[in-house]
Amino acid sequence: MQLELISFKLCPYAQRAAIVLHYKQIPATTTYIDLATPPSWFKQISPFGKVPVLRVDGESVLFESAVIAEFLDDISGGSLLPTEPLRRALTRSWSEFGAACIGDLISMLNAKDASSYDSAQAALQEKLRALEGVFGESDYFNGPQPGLLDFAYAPLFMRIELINAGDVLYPAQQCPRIAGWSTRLLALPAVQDSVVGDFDRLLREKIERTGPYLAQLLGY
Ligand SMILES: N[C@@H](CCC(=O)N[C@@H](CS)C(=O)NCC(=O)O)C(=O)O
Repeated sequence: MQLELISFKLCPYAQRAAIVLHYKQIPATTTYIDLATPPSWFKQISPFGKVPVLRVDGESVLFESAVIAEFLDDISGGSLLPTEPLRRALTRSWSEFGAACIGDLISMLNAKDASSYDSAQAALQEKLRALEGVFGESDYFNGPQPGLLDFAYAPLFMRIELINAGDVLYPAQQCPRIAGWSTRLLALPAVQDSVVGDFDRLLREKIERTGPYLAQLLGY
């Protein structure tokens, strides 16, 4: 099976799929596009005009990062989802919640002023505190090994750490589970290898371009 991930270097949703590819060592090629000037072939194959999409055998095109991640899990050995139906469904529910967290983070990155930054940060803070309440005693959401749910949050934590917002969003005193989870996830080679080498610089440049409030906070 030939797999081609169509991605954008800064996209947190595409990164979810990239982490699964790396973690499960699934052979695939990655094609990066510039979302500001998407090529015409991309518009033809991506139903929502969004990345990621996964082209399979040059024909079928899968879209939506959660679906792509599950497909990649299905076609490779072992499963990154629990088998018990309720736990499986809960995992999918909280994975959707992770997508909403990423939405709040994007609002923080793009905030034009203090009030929009603060309200996005407060929304994300509230979500992460809710997550702290459902996170068990294990290292990862469903046990001692990472799975799809964990990989859905890793792109969020990577960006939060790069903008030094971890102490506000999940202070170790109030959110010890999330704080530890973030540290463990970001140490995984599959997570580190899921972004391009100049990711930090690209993110900084994007913040300078589109997030004047955060750029000022970070002293850029
Ligand atoms: N729900 C989608 C969200 C994907 C998404 O929003 N991708 C952004 C880039 S990070 C995009 O392609 N935006 C282009 C656009 O909206 O025109 C998923 O999980 O795959």
